[in-house]
Amino acid sequence: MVASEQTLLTGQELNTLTINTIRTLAIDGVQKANSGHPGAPMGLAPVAYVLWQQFLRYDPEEPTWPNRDRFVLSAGHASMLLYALLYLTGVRGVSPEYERLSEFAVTLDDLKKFRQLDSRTPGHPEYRLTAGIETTTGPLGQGIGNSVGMAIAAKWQAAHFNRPGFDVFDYKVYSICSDGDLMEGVGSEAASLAGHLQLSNLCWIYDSNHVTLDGPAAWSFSEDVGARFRGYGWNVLHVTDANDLDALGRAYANFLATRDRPTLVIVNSHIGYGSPHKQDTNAAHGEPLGEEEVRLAKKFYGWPEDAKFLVPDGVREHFQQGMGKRGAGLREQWGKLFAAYSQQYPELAEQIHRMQHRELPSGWDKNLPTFPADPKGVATRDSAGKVLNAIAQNVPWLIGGSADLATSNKTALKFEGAKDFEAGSYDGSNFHFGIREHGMGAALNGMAVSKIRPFGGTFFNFSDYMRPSIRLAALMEIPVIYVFTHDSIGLGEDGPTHQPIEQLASLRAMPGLVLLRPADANEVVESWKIILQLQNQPAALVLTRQAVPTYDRTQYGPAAGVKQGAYILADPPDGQPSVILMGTGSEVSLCVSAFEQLKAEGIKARVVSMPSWDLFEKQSEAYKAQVFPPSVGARVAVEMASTFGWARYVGPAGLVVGMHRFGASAPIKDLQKKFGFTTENVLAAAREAIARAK
Ligand SMILES: Cc1ncc(C[n+]2csc(CCOP(=O)(O)OP(=O)(O)O)c2C)c(N)n1
Ligand SMILES: [Mg+2]
Repeated sequence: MVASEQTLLTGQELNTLTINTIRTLAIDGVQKANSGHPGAPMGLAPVAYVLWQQFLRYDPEEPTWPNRDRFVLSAGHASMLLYALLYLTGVRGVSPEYERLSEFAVTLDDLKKFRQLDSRTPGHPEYRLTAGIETTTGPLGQGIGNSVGMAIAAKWQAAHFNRPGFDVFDYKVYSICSDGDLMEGVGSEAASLAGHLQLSNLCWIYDSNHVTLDGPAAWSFSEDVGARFRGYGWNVLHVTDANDLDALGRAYANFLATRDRPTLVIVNSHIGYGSPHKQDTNAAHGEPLGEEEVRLAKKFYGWPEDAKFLVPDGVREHFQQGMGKRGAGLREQWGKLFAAYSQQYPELAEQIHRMQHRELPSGWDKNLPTFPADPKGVATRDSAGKVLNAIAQNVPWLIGGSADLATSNKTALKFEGAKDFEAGSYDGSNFHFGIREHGMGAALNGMAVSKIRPFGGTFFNFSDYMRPSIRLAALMEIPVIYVFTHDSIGLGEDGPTHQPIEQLASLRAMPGLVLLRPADANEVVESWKIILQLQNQPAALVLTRQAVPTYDRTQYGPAAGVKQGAYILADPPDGQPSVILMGTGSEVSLCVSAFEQLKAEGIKARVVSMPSWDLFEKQSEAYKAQVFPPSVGARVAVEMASTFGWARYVGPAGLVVGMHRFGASAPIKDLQKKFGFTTENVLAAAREAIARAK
């Protein structure tokens, strides 16, 4: 039953035809690419079909509609499922700025270019690359983690913006996940957080197909998932046959009627053909079916065996009549609602507009503190907390929290009116992510793609626990803010388990992430200003536990130099320096004290404060040469971290005062002495560098 017979099809037959179109497109896409996973899309086609066609509130003509329901394919390896849906439903294309509607997000031609260079159909769905992809998925567990952040965002946006009679935000978040998603730790953290927060707008659909890549899921996965999620406080539903469209519909309706908890729909499915009576072997192993099996599969579906990328007449129209019509109506209705809302609440409407475009409100930087010179100074975590509290009063959607270290990270918003974000009370801006760094990282990404400006804090050392999510923020080009305190052995007594060593080097190696390690309170102010203005990059603000001096900027270079990533903080009164001392964060003070000593001895030194390698690398060659003149070979870098990477700046004659091992548990003074972070040692290094450069 294809093509010409379309007009005679019953509703049931049209359902089957559409589902099999999704399946065969996935088969053909994977076969042509000779790479990918056909099995999961084949098994999941009915599950996604019922959701999109009957429930998803989504207008394919306007994939940026702020109140659209979100669909996250956490099992990103099933990407052909999503691409087929985007094609068949006719989702429009969007510019990288998410604005202009162009042609289609995915064309039939794109499906034929699955996994090819420069196609819009990469191996796993990528945010920004393809319209309709709400977040990048593939690393299992991240997508469901993001979905929690999206549900958080929806709850906050509703609580903050909605007014009586004006439900401007009431979207739902759906995510299809696989065994792998639920085995990954980040998925568990996310589920626990979602249950705690009672995110009733969140629905996960678990494809329980009893198989993973290596073989039966039972080889490695035997827990009672339903019991686990009930324990988390979720509404748990079962659909025993993925092909039972009515049962799927009832489950989704049950989710919509559940107002106090997130919902998990456990769907028993069969990978591959999608039938318990017909199991192919290859599909379970994430490989193309092979020409022979492709034919058998098509025969099984009643498909012309030789047809490739066949889209029978009526299938796209069918989606248009269902999801398309419903979505267009809802979006139109919303447009009217929003127009009336804008009349009545122009300020809130303006906020929504800016938030949606990742713009800042006017006056976002008013009342920022400035810090007077102070030799004793203040810890950068403390000054950062003050600046954050000033900015958050001006930017309502700058919200976030910490993984149970708010008191240490100084991330708590303490101004009048700042409330906690809690179950049932979603207008708060203070989040308690709990001791779930990875879950927090994934949630922050979900919040950011929902246009919230999120921040999350933990000890710098534990950035490792959330690194996969940071990496995805960088890949997705979304402006998540990380507040990492206790940034070196300078944290002292907690010892080597808590002292970061290689984290600076490893995060500096991550493309796209802007890392800033300010040296004093006024560099902190500048850092926050830079971070707030980022639209397409995540930023890590790396801060001390211990006090650092606040420099007298009438005597030293202005803190505005942070913008260039590295700048001259102190220089000899005239002529070229004979040695350059460079450092970041707390170690800049060692460079400055060595500089003063050298000055007293008549040796011309320069101090370069280098809060951000990333920003410095973006400067012109002329500026770089001005800060680090090639003629000055005597250079010393000082950083209480792995020396990895500093050779780039100190050059062949230079020296690095850094860490070559893990730290130790002791008071900071003893650690500084033991590991050579003293003025004397920096002076000795400076003299050696001068001698070497000669
Ligand atoms: C973090 C992570 N580890 C490993 C992989 C590689 N991988 C892709 S799919 C898959 C498992 C497939 O099993 P399941 O999650 O049950 O999905 P199904 O094959 O049933 O669709 C693995 C291990 C991955 N994508 N992400
Ligand atoms: Mg599986």
